[in-house]
Amino acid sequence: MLGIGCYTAFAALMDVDCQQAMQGDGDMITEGIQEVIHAAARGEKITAICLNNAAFGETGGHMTATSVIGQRTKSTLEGRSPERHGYPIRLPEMLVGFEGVAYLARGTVHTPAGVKKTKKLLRAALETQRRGLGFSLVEVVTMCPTGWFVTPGDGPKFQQENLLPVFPVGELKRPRDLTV
Ligand SMILES: Cc1ncc(C[n+]2csc(CCOP(=O)(O)OP(=O)(O)O)c2C)c(N)n1
Repeated sequence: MLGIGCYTAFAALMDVDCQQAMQGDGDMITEGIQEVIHAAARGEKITAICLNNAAFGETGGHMTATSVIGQRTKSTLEGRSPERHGYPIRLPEMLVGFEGVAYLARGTVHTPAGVKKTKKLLRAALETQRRGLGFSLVEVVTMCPTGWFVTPGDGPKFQQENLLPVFPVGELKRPRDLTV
């Protein structure tokens, strides 16, 4: 389940042998949401990582299921409207009640503190997987300044003000005896 998008460069940039189950919000939460829901319901012992930048970045920056209300994208130039486009999907919140799901969290990487915390979330998710306790998912809120119509320097501010109120960071579900 490695999709295709701007985030796919991650696989080549990281010094690791292989990666699985990493997707963007366009892949995982918009076009491919059925797959992740069933993987979670089956309790697949994998860690899914969703890099959520609230846009279909690689194909030009159109709206995804996680674009926030009022967000301007290439396909919502007047801003996402609830009447026309519905409301954003919070995937970790949606999966909380699934018995097969063992670990759920959301992190951010727009500040050094966010990176540090997100590393811990990923470690906890992978430890849950290593112990075979069920499905783990970490959503990481990431950048798409081009798709947000802001400069790269203004990206963190945009993310903080527009995305994080809709996608709060933290753990939503974790195994009771997990110590990491
Ligand atoms: C099944 C399928 N449908 C459509 C595409 C075209 N496509 C390539 S990249 C992409 C956008 C991916 O967006 P996202 O997952 O949000 O990642 P980002 O580029 O923002 O990192 C799309 C729709 C594809 N590759 N495969």
